[in-house]
Amino acid sequence: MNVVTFGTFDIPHVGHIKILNRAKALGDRLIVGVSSDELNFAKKGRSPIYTQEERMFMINSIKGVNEVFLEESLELKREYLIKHQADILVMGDDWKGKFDEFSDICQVVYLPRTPSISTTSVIEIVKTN
Ligand code: C2G
Repeated sequence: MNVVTFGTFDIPHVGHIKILNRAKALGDRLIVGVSSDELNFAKKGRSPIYTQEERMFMINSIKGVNEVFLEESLELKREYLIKHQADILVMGDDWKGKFDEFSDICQVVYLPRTPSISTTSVIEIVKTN
């Protein structure tokens, strides 16, 4: 079973590792779409701290991750899922309901986010220390 998930994973933290571990446990192969710098800029209005190459390298180095690819557009999700032969799409529950349209080609699972940690909170802690 192929599990596909997506994310920016800028400043990878415990919440990211936990969702990747839980996603992996749902299948055999874990394939991760890492969002591009350009997509991030469009979505959040700022460039990520780490470049797409650095983020892909870090996520690909995590035990349990079998493959990474670059997510260049939110609109290409269906194409990515088909290309990577997804049996299951996993996202954090901050995206709940947003990807239900893909349930015709794979199972769509939203996992609870890890509380009290985010890239934004890490940036704030570093700034104020
Ligand atoms: N996450 C989590 N717990 C946290 C923070 C994040 O479980 N405390 C999960 C998110 O729900 C997401 C994944 O980790 O499933 C990656 O999070 P982000 O890097 O914030 O990804 P995002 O910017 O939401 O990009 O096409 C979708 C986008 O690429 C998702």
